[in-house]
Amino acid sequence: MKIVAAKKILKANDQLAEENRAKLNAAGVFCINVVGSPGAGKTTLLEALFDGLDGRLRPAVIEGDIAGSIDAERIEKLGVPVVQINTQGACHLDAVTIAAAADGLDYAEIDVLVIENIGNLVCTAGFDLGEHLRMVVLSVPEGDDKAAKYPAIFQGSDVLIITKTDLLPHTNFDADRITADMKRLAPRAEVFQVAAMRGDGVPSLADWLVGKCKTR
Ligand SMILES: Nc1nc2c(ncn2[C@@H]2O[C@H](COP(=O)(O)OP(=O)(O)O)[C@@H](O)[C@H]2O)c(=O)[nH]1
Ligand SMILES: [Mg+2]
Repeated sequence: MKIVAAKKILKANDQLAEENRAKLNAAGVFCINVVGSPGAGKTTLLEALFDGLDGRLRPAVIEGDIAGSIDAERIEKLGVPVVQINTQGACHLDAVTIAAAADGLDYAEIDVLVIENIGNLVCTAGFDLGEHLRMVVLSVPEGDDKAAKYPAIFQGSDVLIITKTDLLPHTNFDADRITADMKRLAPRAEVFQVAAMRGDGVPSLADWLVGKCKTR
């Protein structure tokens, strides 16, 4: 019985995710669901990426956190519209929550909506939010075995960002290993290497995002 209930919840989520996507499509807004562990560097990546866009796109952010508004405050400082969601314990965002959060945004003023999901490599894998693309962020200190150990989240992602590459000289992280695992799990996914804090790799990522938004 519990399995049936879980399937119903996922089906309802998928239906609402399609509605979210339809609204985004109607408004011409490209949407990215950013997933990764707590502390992987997701918010830092967004800060660097928005800077790298150099006004070419109008971003907005939905910030998912268990509690608090630390990340939303960081995004707000950039002058980017942001809505903070507090899940109060839930380990992932879902399509219902995104539909509610989107009410706080004016799609007419947005080209790209970035959803920073709850930091988690497991729960976030099962929930479509209505995005066009899922981006998984993995930082060098987390280790190069994470795609092999948490395949679902990598399998369902369209792009992998290996971040904190400034730390490569201090670890045994093998970028070729994680890239090979990603190619096996998600053959069409693109892979970028970024050191968001010092800016390495950010211009290519920003150009890629502009291209994605223009050609969709
Ligand atoms: N060395 C290094 N540290 C980083 C980089 N990006 C983020 N960090 C640090 O990693 C920690 C977590 O970053 P944050 O962006 O808040 O991660 P989030 O929880 O995934 O959003 C912070 O202390 C950041 O300063 C990077 O490119 N290099
Ligand atoms: Mg964050």
